Amino acid sequence: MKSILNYIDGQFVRGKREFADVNPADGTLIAQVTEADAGLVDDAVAAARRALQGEWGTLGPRERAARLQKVADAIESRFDCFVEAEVKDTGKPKALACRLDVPRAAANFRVFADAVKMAGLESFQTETPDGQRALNYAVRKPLGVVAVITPWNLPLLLLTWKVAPALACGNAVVVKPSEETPATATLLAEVMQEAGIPKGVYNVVHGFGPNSAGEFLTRHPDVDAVTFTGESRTGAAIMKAVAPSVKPVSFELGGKNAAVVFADCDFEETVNGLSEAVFLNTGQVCLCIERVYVERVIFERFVIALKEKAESLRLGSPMDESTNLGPLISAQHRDKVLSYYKLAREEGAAVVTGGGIPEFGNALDKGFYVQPTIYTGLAESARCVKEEIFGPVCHIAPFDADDEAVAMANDTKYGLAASIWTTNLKRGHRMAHQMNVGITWVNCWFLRDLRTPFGGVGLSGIGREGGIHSLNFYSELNNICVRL
Ligand code: NAD
Ligand code: 6OD
Repeated sequence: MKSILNYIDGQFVRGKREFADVNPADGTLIAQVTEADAGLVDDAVAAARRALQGEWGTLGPRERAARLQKVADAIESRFDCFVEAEVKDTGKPKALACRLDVPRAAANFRVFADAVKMAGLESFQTETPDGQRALNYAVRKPLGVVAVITPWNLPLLLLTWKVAPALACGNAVVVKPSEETPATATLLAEVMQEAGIPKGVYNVVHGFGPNSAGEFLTRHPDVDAVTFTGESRTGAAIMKAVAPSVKPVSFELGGKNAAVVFADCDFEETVNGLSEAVFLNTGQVCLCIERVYVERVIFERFVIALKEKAESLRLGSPMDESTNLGPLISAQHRDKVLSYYKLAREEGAAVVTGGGIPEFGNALDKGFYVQPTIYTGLAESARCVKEEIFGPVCHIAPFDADDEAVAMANDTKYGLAASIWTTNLKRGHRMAHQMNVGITWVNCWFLRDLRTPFGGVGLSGIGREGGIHSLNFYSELNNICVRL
């Protein structure tokens, strides 16, 4: 049986306990993962601290950027290995991992390698009211040891989205990937070695959250900052853990994202776009749309069209090129999604399509699949309209006026993303300005430029990453004031 090990100070290290890495497509065992106990987490943090005092700490942005480009090269040269590992761990369609996850991992390193070389810093020529003159300028220093804690839905994409800028800024990292998807973070360790990233700069500890590697890391007194992507509740627990030492945090959390569809939209483009926005990665993307508001005059037509689209999606083996939808990540997560399917019926939903488990008549019946599902008819106060489900499911409701659509879209404690569909761009801009979220897409969804600010409001997160925003989080800006 394959083992997945921790990676500490340039060495693959076994822990005392193991847990299973399961393929969600058929429930088979992929590997045994070795869990890091508190001692191994200490070792990883200490290795990262030493690395900052060694060669890594002497490199300037240009040399760090050159090494990050080598990391990107090495990811690309092992493209198929990363795809295979990601597909086995997550059950996502191979075509999606080839199109999204692995290219984005390489792009994350390239973009932040370029960004750190290009980034300017503020400077001011100062004249005080009493006639003193000075030059003020800011310099960028690493934060130190950064803990990176990531979820299972886009494991490599989300890990590298944080590791790349952290390293670009000269930090050393200890990463704790999700217990459900440990493989690609570990494969990345081999890539780091090949690319000449010094030992101790990139460390991986495996395990769970509470009373395991996740908590040991966030409570660690020698960790300087925590960057986290995952559930809002976990973000709250981490915030509590870091509060006594007042560490900087960057949180990308959950969402209950809304789309607003106007009668003047390009209908076919909108149905295709929303099919992707609701069902991509089996609905397991924090940006996925779970609430769709449609202008009443096209409501019935839209519901039928999205239903046809959902029913045309092929559920199947992730390795099959024609598969559109893989399984959910785990039996536990499937139980959660199915509990919402049941709750929706109890709350009075009309089931437009789906609502159950597909049958394959083969090994996939042991996998954690659910049907893509569409509901209508729920009250806006229903739990299924308010709570993040994180599955291939949406509720569609009609609206009559722009203001009503804005009010319904914003009636949530989350605030990650919104998507507006209209051919009237003036209206598109106006609606976008009124969305209480971090990111609004108009006539598109999940179209990314890695230089733009990314993050959420409310329960969806704290802070912004992307481009200069990442560089600013992963560095301490020191201001120097020289009297002239
Ligand atoms: P999760 O919060 O359960 O776990 C995320 C990570 O945190 C895992 O590595 C886990 O082991 C660790 N963890 C759990 N409890 C911890 C604790 N007390 N201390 C330290 N670490 C702890 O999230 P998940 O189920 O893996 O991912 C799904 C969730 O992530 C959804 O809510 C989704 O919306 C959210 N998400 C958000 C974004 C975003 O960019 N906003 C991106 C992806 C996923
Ligand atoms: O595209 C990104 O940079 C990003 N952080 C996406 C998050 C997706 C959530 O599942």
